Amino acid sequence: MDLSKKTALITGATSGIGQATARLLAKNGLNLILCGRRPDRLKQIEEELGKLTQVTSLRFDVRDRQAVLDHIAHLPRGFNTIDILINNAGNAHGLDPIQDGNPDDWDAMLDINVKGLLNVTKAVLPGMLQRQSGHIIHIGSTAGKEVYPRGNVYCASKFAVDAINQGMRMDLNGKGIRVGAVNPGLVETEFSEVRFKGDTQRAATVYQGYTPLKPEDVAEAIWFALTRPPHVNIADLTLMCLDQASSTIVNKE
Ligand code: NDP
Ligand code: 8X3
Repeated sequence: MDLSKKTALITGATSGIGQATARLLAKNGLNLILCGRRPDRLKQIEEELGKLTQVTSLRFDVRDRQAVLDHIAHLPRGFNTIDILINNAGNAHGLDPIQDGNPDDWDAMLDINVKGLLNVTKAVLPGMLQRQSGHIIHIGSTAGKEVYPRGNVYCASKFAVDAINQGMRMDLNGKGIRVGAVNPGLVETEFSEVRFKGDTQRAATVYQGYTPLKPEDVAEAIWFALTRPPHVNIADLTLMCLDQASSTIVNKE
């Protein structure tokens, strides 16, 4: 399927999976709306990908519903028909047993990974409904399929993404909009640095002793879903590195 000149909005495009997806889509000629909070990163990727395609960036926190709605309602000319939404922004905050959990971390995960995804969806869906066409891909996780110890609230947030993915597909059935999820296992990004609040040494240990997925591997899976013929919807796609068998079983040296 030729997606060149289609417009994709990617949340969390300043790093990791979102950034790799932005690069792949730019190479394939899609127009891009790149979202994130860090202005330096947004500027850098907008400049890089602007050499390949039309790019604009939006700086907002997905938790701020009004900001999300305002930014998406006032996109520059040429970007206001959003054909593809990649709901990717999200992170884990902390890895603690529930009895030691920090309620601020719980708020962050539920507000960003669940309500933030809903805020962006709320802003983008009306246009897709009007046109009876569009494609929404949620980035879930193996953590949204199987809980792991101390994953409690992060896993809950990703189980919620799984439920929203299923529910949206039901509610939007017959309206010409494809809805699906891509669920990666362990991917080496800034994810663990965020989870461990900047402790880069602890973050690095998560990916030692085996070969984790790269963000580009996930981008390829997203691209596969995007490029199926129009009558095909990849509803739920899970990918793990060879050394990962489940949320809890990873073959490390
Ligand atoms: P990164 O930390 O590398 O990227 C996270 C992205 O989300 C950044 O671009 C960040 O941008 C954005 N983001 C975070 N919080 C907010 C917020 N409040 N408002 C707007 N944007 C925000 O991690 P990944 O690339 O790994 O994570 C991307 C998605 O993939 C997440 O949903 C994660 O749960 C999921 N995932 C990750 C896996 C992994 O092992 N890495 C495996 C399975 C799923 P900025 O800071 O500029 O706002
Ligand atoms: C990210 C993968 O296993 O670190 O969703 O939770 S994991």
